Amino acid sequence: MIFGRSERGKPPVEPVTLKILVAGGFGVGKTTLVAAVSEIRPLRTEEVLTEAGRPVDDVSGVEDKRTTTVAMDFGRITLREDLVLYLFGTPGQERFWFMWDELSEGALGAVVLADTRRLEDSFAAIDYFERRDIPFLVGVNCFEAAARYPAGDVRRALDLDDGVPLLLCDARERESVKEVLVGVVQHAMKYAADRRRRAVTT
Ligand SMILES: Nc1nc2c(ncn2[C@@H]2O[C@H](COP(=O)(O)OP(=O)(O)OP(=O)(O)O)[C@@H](O)[C@H]2O)c(=O)[nH]1
Ligand SMILES: [Mg+2]
Repeated sequence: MIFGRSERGKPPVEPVTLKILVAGGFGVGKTTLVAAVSEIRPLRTEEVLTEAGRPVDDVSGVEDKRTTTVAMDFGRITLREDLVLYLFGTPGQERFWFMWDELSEGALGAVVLADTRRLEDSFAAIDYFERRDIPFLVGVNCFEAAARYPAGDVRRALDLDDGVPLLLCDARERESVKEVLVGVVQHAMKYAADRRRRAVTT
Protein backbone atom coordinates (compact mmCIF):
# COMPACT_ATOMS: atom_id res chain seq x y z
CA MET A 1 0.00 0.00 0.00
CA ILE A 2 1.27 3.49 -0.83
CA PHE A 3 0.81 6.09 1.88
CA GLY A 4 0.60 9.79 1.19
CA ARG A 5 2.92 12.08 3.09
CA SER A 6 0.25 13.14 5.58
CA GLU A 7 -0.60 9.56 6.59
CA ARG A 8 3.05 8.60 6.95
CA GLY A 9 3.87 11.58 9.12
CA LYS A 10 0.83 11.27 11.38
CA PRO A 11 1.47 10.08 14.91
CA PRO A 12 -0.89 7.28 15.91
CA VAL A 13 -3.91 8.60 17.80
CA GLU A 14 -4.40 7.23 21.28
CA PRO A 15 -8.18 7.13 21.59
CA VAL A 16 -10.10 8.16 24.68
CA THR A 17 -12.12 5.20 25.91
CA LEU A 18 -15.41 5.71 27.72
CA LYS A 19 -17.68 3.27 29.44
CA ILE A 20 -21.40 3.50 28.73
CA LEU A 21 -24.11 1.37 30.32
CA VAL A 22 -27.16 0.16 28.46
CA ALA A 23 -29.94 -0.42 30.97
CA GLY A 24 -33.71 -0.68 31.17
CA GLY A 25 -36.39 -3.21 31.95
CA PHE A 26 -36.75 -6.82 30.88
CA GLY A 27 -36.80 -7.36 27.10
CA VAL A 28 -36.57 -3.69 26.03
CA GLY A 29 -33.79 -4.43 23.53
CA LYS A 30 -30.51 -3.91 25.42
CA THR A 31 -28.74 -6.96 23.99
CA THR A 32 -30.09 -6.08 20.54
CA LEU A 33 -28.72 -2.53 20.80
CA VAL A 34 -25.22 -3.61 21.80
CA ALA A 35 -25.12 -6.19 18.99
CA ALA A 36 -26.37 -3.65 16.42
CA VAL A 37 -23.38 -1.34 16.82
CA SER A 38 -20.53 -3.41 18.18
CA GLU A 39 -17.52 -3.70 15.90
CA ILE A 40 -16.29 -6.72 17.81
CA ARG A 41 -18.37 -9.86 18.21
CA PRO A 42 -20.37 -8.87 21.26
CA LEU A 43 -19.97 -10.87 24.41
CA ARG A 44 -23.36 -12.12 25.51
CA THR A 45 -24.47 -14.07 28.54
CA GLU A 46 -27.84 -15.35 27.38
CA GLU A 47 -29.75 -18.15 29.04
CA VAL A 48 -32.86 -19.76 27.65
CA LEU A 49 -36.15 -18.63 29.16
CA THR A 50 -37.94 -21.69 30.48
CA GLU A 51 -41.60 -22.53 30.91
CA ALA A 52 -40.96 -22.67 34.65
CA GLY A 53 -39.92 -19.02 34.56
CA ARG A 54 -43.06 -17.82 32.77
CA PRO A 55 -44.80 -16.34 35.80
CA VAL A 56 -41.74 -14.18 36.58
CA ASP A 57 -40.54 -13.47 33.04
CA ASP A 58 -43.29 -11.34 31.56
CA VAL A 59 -42.69 -11.59 27.80
CA SER A 60 -45.88 -9.76 26.80
CA GLY A 61 -45.02 -7.67 23.76
CA VAL A 62 -41.89 -9.71 23.05
CA GLU A 63 -43.48 -13.15 22.80
CA ASP A 64 -40.75 -14.36 20.43
CA LYS A 65 -38.13 -13.78 23.08
CA ARG A 66 -36.39 -17.04 23.90
CA THR A 67 -33.39 -15.94 25.96
CA THR A 68 -32.47 -13.41 28.62
CA THR A 69 -29.24 -11.79 29.75
CA VAL A 70 -28.01 -13.21 33.05
CA ALA A 71 -24.80 -11.23 33.58
CA MET A 72 -23.98 -8.64 30.93
CA ASP A 73 -23.51 -7.75 27.28
CA PHE A 74 -20.26 -6.24 26.16
CA GLY A 75 -19.42 -4.48 22.91
CA ARG A 76 -17.19 -1.77 21.51
CA ILE A 77 -17.73 1.02 19.01
CA THR A 78 -15.34 3.63 17.63
CA LEU A 79 -17.40 6.82 17.39
CA ARG A 80 -14.45 8.82 16.07
CA GLU A 81 -10.85 7.81 15.53
CA ASP A 82 -10.05 9.35 18.94
CA LEU A 83 -13.17 8.19 20.81
CA VAL A 84 -14.02 4.60 21.62
CA LEU A 85 -17.01 3.49 23.66
CA TYR A 86 -17.16 0.30 25.66
CA LEU A 87 -20.78 -0.74 25.98
CA PHE A 88 -22.03 -2.73 28.95
CA GLY A 89 -25.57 -4.04 28.69
CA THR A 90 -27.17 -4.86 32.01
CA PRO A 91 -29.46 -7.81 32.72
CA GLY A 92 -33.10 -6.71 32.75
CA GLN A 93 -34.59 -9.18 35.14
CA GLU A 94 -34.93 -8.10 38.75
CA ARG A 95 -33.20 -11.19 40.10
CA PHE A 96 -29.94 -10.15 38.40
CA TRP A 97 -29.91 -6.51 39.50
CA PHE A 98 -27.11 -7.17 41.98
CA MET A 99 -24.84 -7.03 38.88
CA TRP A 100 -25.63 -3.38 38.23
CA ASP A 101 -23.38 -1.89 40.94
CA GLU A 102 -20.36 -3.65 39.56
CA LEU A 103 -21.23 -2.83 35.96
CA SER A 104 -21.79 0.88 36.68
CA GLU A 105 -18.35 1.31 38.28
CA GLY A 106 -16.50 3.99 36.28
CA ALA A 107 -19.32 4.55 33.80
CA LEU A 108 -19.46 7.97 32.13
CA GLY A 109 -23.18 7.68 31.51
CA ALA A 110 -26.06 5.40 30.66
CA VAL A 111 -28.76 4.77 28.12
CA VAL A 112 -32.05 3.69 29.66
CA LEU A 113 -34.06 1.89 27.02
CA ALA A 114 -37.83 1.95 27.32
CA ASP A 115 -40.73 0.25 25.55
CA THR A 116 -43.92 2.34 25.54
CA ARG A 117 -46.02 -0.80 26.09
CA ARG A 118 -44.26 -1.41 29.40
CA LEU A 119 -42.84 1.93 30.53
CA GLU A 120 -43.08 0.95 34.19
CA ASP A 121 -40.41 -1.72 33.58
CA SER A 122 -37.86 1.05 33.07
CA PHE A 123 -38.74 3.08 36.21
CA ALA A 124 -36.24 1.16 38.33
CA ALA A 125 -33.37 1.92 35.93
CA ILE A 126 -34.23 5.64 35.92
CA ASP A 127 -34.36 5.69 39.74
CA TYR A 128 -31.06 3.83 39.88
CA PHE A 129 -29.12 6.42 37.85
CA GLU A 130 -30.88 9.42 39.43
CA ARG A 131 -29.99 8.19 42.89
CA ARG A 132 -26.34 7.64 41.98
CA ASP A 133 -26.01 10.90 40.06
CA ILE A 134 -24.97 9.08 36.87
CA PRO A 135 -26.03 11.06 33.77
CA PHE A 136 -28.38 9.15 31.48
CA LEU A 137 -30.69 9.60 28.55
CA VAL A 138 -33.81 7.68 27.70
CA GLY A 139 -34.00 5.85 24.38
CA VAL A 140 -37.54 4.85 23.47
CA ASN A 141 -37.14 1.65 21.46
CA CYS A 142 -39.90 1.85 18.85
CA PHE A 143 -41.23 -1.68 18.42
CA GLU A 144 -43.56 -1.86 15.39
CA ALA A 145 -46.40 -3.28 17.46
CA ALA A 146 -46.25 -0.43 19.97
CA ALA A 147 -48.34 2.73 19.62
CA ARG A 148 -46.34 5.92 18.96
CA TYR A 149 -46.67 8.68 21.54
CA PRO A 150 -45.36 12.23 21.42
CA ALA A 151 -42.03 12.54 23.25
CA GLY A 152 -43.61 14.97 25.75
CA ASP A 153 -46.19 12.37 26.81
CA VAL A 154 -43.49 9.74 27.34
CA ARG A 155 -41.41 12.22 29.35
CA ARG A 156 -44.36 12.96 31.61
CA ALA A 157 -45.20 9.29 32.05
CA LEU A 158 -41.60 8.60 33.07
CA ASP A 159 -41.53 11.76 35.23
CA LEU A 160 -38.23 12.80 33.65
CA ASP A 161 -36.35 15.90 34.77
CA ASP A 162 -36.16 18.59 32.07
CA GLY A 163 -32.42 18.06 31.69
CA VAL A 164 -32.70 14.37 30.75
CA PRO A 165 -32.70 13.90 26.96
CA LEU A 166 -35.22 11.53 25.40
CA LEU A 167 -34.71 10.09 21.92
CA LEU A 168 -36.77 7.72 19.81
CA CYS A 169 -34.70 4.88 18.38
CA ASP A 170 -34.66 1.46 16.81
CA ALA A 171 -32.32 -0.82 18.76
CA ARG A 172 -31.75 -2.96 15.65
CA GLU A 173 -30.47 -0.07 13.49
CA ARG A 174 -26.82 0.84 13.69
CA GLU A 175 -27.28 4.50 12.67
CA SER A 176 -30.16 4.98 15.08
CA VAL A 177 -28.17 3.47 17.94
CA LYS A 178 -25.14 5.61 17.07
CA GLU A 179 -27.28 8.74 17.43
CA VAL A 180 -28.33 7.58 20.87
CA LEU A 181 -24.71 6.94 21.87
CA VAL A 182 -23.52 10.30 20.58
CA GLY A 183 -26.42 11.81 22.55
CA VAL A 184 -25.44 10.15 25.80
CA VAL A 185 -21.77 11.13 25.45
CA GLN A 186 -22.71 14.78 24.77
CA HIS A 187 -25.15 14.80 27.65
CA ALA A 188 -22.67 13.22 30.07
CA MET A 189 -19.93 15.70 29.07
CA LYS A 190 -22.29 18.64 29.65
CA TYR A 191 -23.47 17.13 32.91
CA ALA A 192 -19.89 16.75 34.15
CA ALA A 193 -19.03 20.34 33.15
CA ASP A 194 -22.15 21.67 34.95
CA ARG A 195 -21.28 19.64 38.04
CA ARG A 196 -17.75 21.11 38.09
CA ARG A 197 -19.19 24.60 37.72
CA ARG A 198 -21.61 24.01 40.58
CA ALA A 199 -18.76 22.71 42.75
CA VAL A 200 -16.71 25.87 42.11
CA THR A 201 -19.54 28.28 42.86
CA THR A 202 -20.80 26.60 46.03
N1 LIG B 1 -39.63 -5.33 16.48
C1 LIG B 1 -38.59 -5.06 17.24
N2 LIG B 1 -38.09 -6.06 17.97
C2 LIG B 1 -37.02 -5.80 18.74
C3 LIG B 1 -36.44 -4.52 18.81
N3 LIG B 1 -35.43 -4.55 19.72
C4 LIG B 1 -35.40 -5.81 20.20
N4 LIG B 1 -36.34 -6.57 19.59
C5 LIG B 1 -36.67 -7.95 19.89
O1 LIG B 1 -37.17 -7.93 21.22
C6 LIG B 1 -36.68 -9.02 21.96
C7 LIG B 1 -35.94 -8.55 23.18
O2 LIG B 1 -34.66 -8.11 22.84
P1 LIG B 1 -33.35 -8.23 23.77
O3 LIG B 1 -32.33 -7.42 23.06
O4 LIG B 1 -33.03 -9.62 24.13
O5 LIG B 1 -33.84 -7.49 25.10
P2 LIG B 1 -33.01 -7.25 26.43
O6 LIG B 1 -33.39 -5.91 26.92
O7 LIG B 1 -31.57 -7.52 26.25
O8 LIG B 1 -33.66 -8.38 27.35
P3 LIG B 1 -33.15 -8.92 28.80
O9 LIG B 1 -31.69 -9.06 28.75
O10 LIG B 1 -33.85 -10.24 28.93
O11 LIG B 1 -33.66 -7.92 29.78
C8 LIG B 1 -35.85 -9.84 21.00
O12 LIG B 1 -36.69 -10.88 20.51
C9 LIG B 1 -35.49 -8.87 19.89
O13 LIG B 1 -35.34 -9.49 18.64
C10 LIG B 1 -36.99 -3.50 18.00
O14 LIG B 1 -36.52 -2.36 17.98
N5 LIG B 1 -38.07 -3.82 17.23
MG1 LIG C 1 -30.36 -8.73 27.27
